[in-house]
Amino acid sequence: MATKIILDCDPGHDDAIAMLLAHGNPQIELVAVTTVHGNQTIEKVTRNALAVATVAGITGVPFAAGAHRPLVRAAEVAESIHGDSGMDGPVLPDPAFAPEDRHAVDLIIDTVMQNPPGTITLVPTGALTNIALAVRKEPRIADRVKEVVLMGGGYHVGNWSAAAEFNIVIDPEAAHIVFNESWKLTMVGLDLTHKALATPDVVASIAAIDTAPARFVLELLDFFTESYRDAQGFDYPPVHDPCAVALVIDPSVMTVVRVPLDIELTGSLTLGMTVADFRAEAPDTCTTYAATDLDHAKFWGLITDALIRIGDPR
Ligand code: PIR
Ligand code: CA
Repeated sequence: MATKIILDCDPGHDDAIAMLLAHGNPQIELVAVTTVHGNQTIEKVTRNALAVATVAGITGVPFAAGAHRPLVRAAEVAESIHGDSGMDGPVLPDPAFAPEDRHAVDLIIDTVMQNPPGTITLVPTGALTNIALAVRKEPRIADRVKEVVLMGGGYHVGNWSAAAEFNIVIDPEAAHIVFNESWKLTMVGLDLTHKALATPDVVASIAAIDTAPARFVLELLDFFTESYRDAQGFDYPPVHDPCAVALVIDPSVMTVVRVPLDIELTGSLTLGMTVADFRAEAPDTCTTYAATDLDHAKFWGLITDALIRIGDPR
């Protein structure tokens, strides 16, 4: 049986690849795609999500736009990495369909409440604003979801400050809500995703697929490689968001440890830091986990396999 996921994202080059992986992998059933402010404005990332769906031939899946800004703080975008559109590089097709009128928060709540308990996995790959709002509006989703597997944070490194990762630090109050809920939560953070590098052999294996969606991914990776080189000094870009989807598909693709996690809300240098307590064995009450190590070949194999299955939908 495939695992039903809601992808809550801010496309975003790597969010786009996460969506393609979720769509192309038979172990995943993509039941909703929701968007959140982050890499760019909500208008831009929603448009990008629909463009990716169009390239990938995703039909019959509800899409809905969510929060346009963080709960407390001013909105911030990652233009230095993702460009003016939020997904610079490829020419984006006109979306083949429109988002729902329903707010993303309501689509998340309705999907979780209308499916049997323990069947929906939330996969957030952007700021946690929608997820925080959803669990505040309908607290019963906390027990009803199967688990939360998110891309964000990191216990040793930051990328938006010395201590913090972008998805967490742009809305730390939302992250605080989500990390302190009773659900099982796995943080696929920078410690893990900085190992998911799009190396030349990876790029070559995607090029060999030679379909429109694979070429789209190559164009995304071209831009992402450049911006990661210029802005962060990386030789090859870390492709963060599909790592969270990959963990849902196949737990053996990474090592995960049980560890208490919390979000710093008051530090002057450490705002938005995901603080992991590695001092002792986690207590029985601990429901948070952190990903530590990646099987690089297995991970990229999942991506190429998904692209091969997607083929040329248009
Ligand atoms: C990636 C992102 C934001 C900033 C940088 N420097 C790089 C986006 C990605 O879409 C991913 O979800 C997360 N935020 C990584 O921090
Ligand atoms: Ca993202």
